Amino acid sequence: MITVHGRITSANVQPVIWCLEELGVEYQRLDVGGPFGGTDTDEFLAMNPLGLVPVLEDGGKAISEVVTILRYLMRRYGGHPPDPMAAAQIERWADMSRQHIYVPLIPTIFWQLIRTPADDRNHTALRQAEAALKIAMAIVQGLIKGPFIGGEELNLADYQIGSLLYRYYTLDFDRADLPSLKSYYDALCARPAYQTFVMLDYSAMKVAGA
Ligand SMILES: N[C@@H](CCC(=O)N[C@@H](CS)C(=O)NCC(=O)O)C(=O)O
Repeated sequence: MITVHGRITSANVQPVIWCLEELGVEYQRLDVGGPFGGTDTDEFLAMNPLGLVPVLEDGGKAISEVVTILRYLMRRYGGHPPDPMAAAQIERWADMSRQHIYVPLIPTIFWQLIRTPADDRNHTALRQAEAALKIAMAIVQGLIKGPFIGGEELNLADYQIGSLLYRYYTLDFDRADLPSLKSYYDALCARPAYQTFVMLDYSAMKVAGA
């Protein structure tokens, strides 16, 4: 059986669990990282020398890096296109989102608003992240052709980008007005697995003064 190591409060663990749930693949998840610790043991570091979650174990082998894990799951269980060019048309957006959506959103805006006391906020970094997200999210909106990013079925890009939209829409910052992106997010919010494993209240992660 698949084992996922990683606390569900992690924005990098959530897309993996959401994907497993949508695919109906059997798995177990172990609470690792953050307040649970466990990322500095020899056993964990043998699976991911960076000491970061998520790590997915399957068939006695371990994988780290969320997009690599999602790619593996979609290839093995999710109907990822076998044609390399068709696959690349999806993968490019999941890969793009790590630099152009995840970085401004999670280590910058989420970190500044939730994990940093208000007096210590870096407002220049916040404004730069807002500007970067306006560009990247307008691109994502342009990709939504059917119900999902580029198609009729949830794919790798949906799991990576879609999972970030909960924090994108619930954090208090200046967003572009993108009606089709909002409709796409609203449709994700109606999915039970998205509700249970992505739409998770993060207010307990707020530091004093944030
Ligand atoms: N590049 C990695 C990033 C993973 C990452 O930053 N994980 C964070 C959680 S969101 C982590 O493990 N932080 C330490 C911890 O939770 O203890 C990936 O794609 O999976």
